[in-house]
Amino acid sequence: MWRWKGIYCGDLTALYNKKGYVNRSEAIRDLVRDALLRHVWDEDEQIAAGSILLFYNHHRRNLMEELTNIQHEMHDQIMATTHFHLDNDHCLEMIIVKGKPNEIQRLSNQLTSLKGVDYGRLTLAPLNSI
Ligand code: NI
Repeated sequence: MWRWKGIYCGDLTALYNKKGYVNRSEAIRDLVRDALLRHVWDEDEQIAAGSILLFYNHHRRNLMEELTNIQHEMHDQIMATTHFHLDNDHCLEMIIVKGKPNEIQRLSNQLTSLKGVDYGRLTLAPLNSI
């Protein structure tokens, strides 16, 4: 096992296997891209766009109302919302967002931390580098 900048090669291999990368360089490219995005997020004036993906059970008490309330409060950051009824119980919601990364991150945290949301994922890219 070799070490590169404090990361054991074995750890990286486990990571990219788990995430389904075919090779190490592809995994490193994405890790670097994520790190650069994190750096950009700290800049106040940066505007980013992306999506928040949510999976949830719509039978969960008050969940639909809470999701709607949060989205209305943050309407300036939300460009569109698409709702898919996956089966009798489960829903997938795709929320397209644009704004300051820190505010988008806060919105995403609010939504994904609601009781009944099984999975949530924010994907964001800075507008000036697309
Ligand atoms: Ni639904």
